[in-house]
Amino acid sequence: MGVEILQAAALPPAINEQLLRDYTVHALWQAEDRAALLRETAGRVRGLVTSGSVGADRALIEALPKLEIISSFGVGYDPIDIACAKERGVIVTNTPDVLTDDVADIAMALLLDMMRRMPQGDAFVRAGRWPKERFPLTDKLGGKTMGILGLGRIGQAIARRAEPFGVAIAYHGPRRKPDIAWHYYDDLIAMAKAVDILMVACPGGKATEGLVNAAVIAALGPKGYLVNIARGSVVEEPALVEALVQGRLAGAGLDVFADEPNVPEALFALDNVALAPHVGSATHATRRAMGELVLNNLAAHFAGKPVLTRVV
Ligand code: 8YV
Repeated sequence: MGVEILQAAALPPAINEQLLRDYTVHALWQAEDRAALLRETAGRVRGLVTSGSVGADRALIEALPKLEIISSFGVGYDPIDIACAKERGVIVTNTPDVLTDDVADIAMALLLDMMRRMPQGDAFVRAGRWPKERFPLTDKLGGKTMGILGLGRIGQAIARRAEPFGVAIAYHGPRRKPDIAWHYYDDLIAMAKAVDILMVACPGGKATEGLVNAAVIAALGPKGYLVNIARGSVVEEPALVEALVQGRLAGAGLDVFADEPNVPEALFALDNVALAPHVGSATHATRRAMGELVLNNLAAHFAGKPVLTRVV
């Protein structure tokens, strides 16, 4: 019997097959009786494979006394109890960099979709309305200012895409970044007041929960747009929905939500939103690259080498 791995989340099929070839895998994500599977295997499990949406809570980590590594599929690790992993000396890895371009692409797609009403234009043409009606004029992207909340790898990739569209960049985060010329705001409300577009690109988790609250949304104002490709938890969703419904915000482009896959139904009726089912990294190439990184981190660890993309 090889190294025993507990698999808590689904992986792309080719990656899953490789995992099954390399390890003795206990598929918690498919188990009908999770408690029984854990009872039988927990004492032997040395690696846990999970994802940025499934995560690993304290109860699961503590149920695995021989756990050495959590290899997670996704860059965000907000649902993994990092403090617990640290306490237990368990290595945590994620999949940064390989998904940056795709997530930044989706941020720009949502921005243009929302501002230029592309989903509505598509529906208008398909419904045969074009010969009889005029499609309304929309807002221009060029000349706008974008405030990026969280200028990490993904935030910077979005900024690099937005600039050639004629968009001026500013950013907010816990600290000013050295060697970055874009204007830094140390206050989120001040930034929201000053910009046309608020781009949410920071990590999720407790530290950023509800950061974009009713006051930030009010500061963005009725001509302001919000795009969120980060985590639903960063935005106070009821406040966002209310502002959109009441016309206190010009529009929103959302790839992430507070309680996925459940999306507030009030959004479905609105023309000024573009919605996506959390697909920032969802291309064949990127999901394969993410999966390979999950496998390579495990392989490095069990070969006694340093892992490639360590969180803690
Ligand atoms: C994935 C993500 O959909 O990387 C992330 O943090 O949100 C996405 O790339 C997710 O992690 C997979 O469940």
